[in-house]
Amino acid sequence: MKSHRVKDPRGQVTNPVEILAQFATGAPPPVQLSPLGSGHINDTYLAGTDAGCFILQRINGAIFPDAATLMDNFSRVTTHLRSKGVTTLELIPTLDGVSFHRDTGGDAWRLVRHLENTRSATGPPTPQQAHCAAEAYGVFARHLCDLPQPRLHEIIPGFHDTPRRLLDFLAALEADPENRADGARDEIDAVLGNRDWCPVIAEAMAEGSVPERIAHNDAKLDNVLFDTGTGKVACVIDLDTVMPGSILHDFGDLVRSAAATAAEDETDLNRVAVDQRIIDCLTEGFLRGCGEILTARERELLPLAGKFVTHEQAMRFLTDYLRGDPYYKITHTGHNLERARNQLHLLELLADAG
Ligand code: GN1
Ligand code: MG
Repeated sequence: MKSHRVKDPRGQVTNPVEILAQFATGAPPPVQLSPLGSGHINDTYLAGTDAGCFILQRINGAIFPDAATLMDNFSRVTTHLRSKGVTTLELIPTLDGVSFHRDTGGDAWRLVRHLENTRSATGPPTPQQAHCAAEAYGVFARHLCDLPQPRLHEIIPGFHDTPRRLLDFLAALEADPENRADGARDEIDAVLGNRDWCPVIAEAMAEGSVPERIAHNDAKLDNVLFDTGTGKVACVIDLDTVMPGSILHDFGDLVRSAAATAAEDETDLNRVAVDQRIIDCLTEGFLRGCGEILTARERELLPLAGKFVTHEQAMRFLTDYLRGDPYYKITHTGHNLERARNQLHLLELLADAG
């Protein structure tokens, strides 16, 4: 069998095949294991066994230090969605009957069942995919409106607190620990030029016109799986950041990820355009999925959410670049600056679109 030993960020060597054996899959070896996806945070593997396929993930402890709390949210949300008849991720417990396994190096791992005959959208979506994905996120939010108390844990406090993200950006700019600010002047000016947008959603939440709800908080197009047969959405995935927040951020992330014609790190900006038809489908699908839950102010801010979230994301990429890339995985120096440049270009297009 091929060796899949991998090094974690601290240099600890782990063998995911051995980790997989800690879970109650009911599957004896052999295991076919391959890296999966393009997440910026966790490490993900597809594991093929005689008892079916599974998704094994190492939870990035630098970003999610409290795996128990994260998995508590995960279990509560998936149990509730399942009780409403919504297809969701199926957690496979460890042999000890708990929701994650901690390896000898201290990293937390979890396992979910792979959903057969599903795939994520590759490249820009079709209008139908955009509609279905947005509807699925709306349905997700609607069904979580009556999740029993207590309030979900805030896994990353202030995750979409954009005014606080701005302060983080300003602090990184001021400190400029890697002397990178001079090489990023245009991007810095573009982020600062739109800083007035930062408080809009936060203020609306503070005054109560935009309610706190359970938001997905990473509602990218990539985070839904489509049924390969019907083309409909089979499942909303990547539940790490499901926590209290505003679903305007979810809609904004959808626009940011689905209405752009290129990936968020595309460096040829001529390829980054905005597809208005997709925005229309996203809006229609999201409204339909949400049903009656949205307030008047949420509806009013919906068309602006794409701009707000794209600005916030550009600011986050640029902050990480200025800090020396401690947060997002990068493949080369300058990757985060390229991402920020891409998102700022997208932002201009979204602003022009209205
Ligand atoms: C991160 O790893 P991934 O792709 O699921 C990030 C999101 C960003 C996104 C940018 C916990 O998500 O907030 O929108 O990158 N997740 C976290 O594509 O920071
Ligand atoms: Mg994510």
